[in-house]
Amino acid sequence: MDMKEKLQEIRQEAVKRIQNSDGLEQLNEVRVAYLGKKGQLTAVLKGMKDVAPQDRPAVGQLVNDTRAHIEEFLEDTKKRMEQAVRERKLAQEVIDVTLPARKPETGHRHPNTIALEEVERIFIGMGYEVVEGPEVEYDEYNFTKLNIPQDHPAKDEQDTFYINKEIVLRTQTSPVQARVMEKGKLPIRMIAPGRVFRSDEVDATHSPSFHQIEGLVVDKNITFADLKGTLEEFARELFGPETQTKFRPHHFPFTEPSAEVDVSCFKCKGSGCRFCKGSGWIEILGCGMVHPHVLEMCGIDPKEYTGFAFGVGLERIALLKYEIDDMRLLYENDIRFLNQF
Ligand code: 2NM
Repeated sequence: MDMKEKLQEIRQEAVKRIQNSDGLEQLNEVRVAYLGKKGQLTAVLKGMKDVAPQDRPAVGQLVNDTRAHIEEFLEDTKKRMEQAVRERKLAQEVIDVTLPARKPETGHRHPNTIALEEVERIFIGMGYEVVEGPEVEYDEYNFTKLNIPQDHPAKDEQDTFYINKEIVLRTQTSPVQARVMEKGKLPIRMIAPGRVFRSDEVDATHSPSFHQIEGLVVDKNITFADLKGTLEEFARELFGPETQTKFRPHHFPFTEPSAEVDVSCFKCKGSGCRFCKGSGWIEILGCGMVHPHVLEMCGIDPKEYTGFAFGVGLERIALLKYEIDDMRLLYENDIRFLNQF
């Protein structure tokens, strides 16, 4: 077979194999088989020494043409295959912009927090500051400076968690008020919300850890009338404008005189229902005029300044406002419960 025929045959075979190759890998095998170092065309070039010298330029040209043709065909085929791969990939990765978006799982405030922010809003509106303080307190601030004597039953280990003889988990947030009074910047208009601790068994209305909001006003000429007006307004804002209030005499060591405050039942408007246990009244807070001895122990002259103070249980407000009948629900973090607020 002469060179020309041989090259013709190589070229036809190569074209056929390129056309039949399935994928880029097989295509590369064809390239190696014809154009590679040990490929068929290279072998032909090596055989040039047997060609008559006068024929060599023509045969050389023919080899180059064949090589160029195969290369071009390989390159075209490669491009087509790559394009096909790209198109297949694009088709697979198509994004359906009409699909509905996944909704983000947003949480919301705990009923305690909703109630707290409501109470804060009311007092901030009356010009009060919100102040926080330590949950682990000195006995000195939690009891002594608040006129709670050594032998007071609240100090019993049955009621209070002691860290040691001088340090307790605060049983109220009034130590925060004692600290503010001690700083000596007057007048004072503040509320102190926060977690408090008492050694109580868990039941529908008790927990060893709960929250209080205590308020304090100290200024010249503060009277029981200011206390009454403030707390009546607070009750109306919290439970509605028709809310009635009732101040019942009570005793607290840190205030004198002291009172407990009932509000008319916001459910039955005072006629008596399951909610107010038939009485028409619901107890919501304790209050009083700050005891002169407390002012004195906190560095304030009781002849120049007077003040009133009050304390509300946050959980009690949340239970009432949202008609929850068991305090434990507030701590269990059951999503089915929490989602209702
Ligand atoms: C209450 C009831 C009455 C109270 C007293 C004070 C302070 F620090 F001024 F002495 N803070 N909060 C107080 C008074 C708290 O809770 C039922």
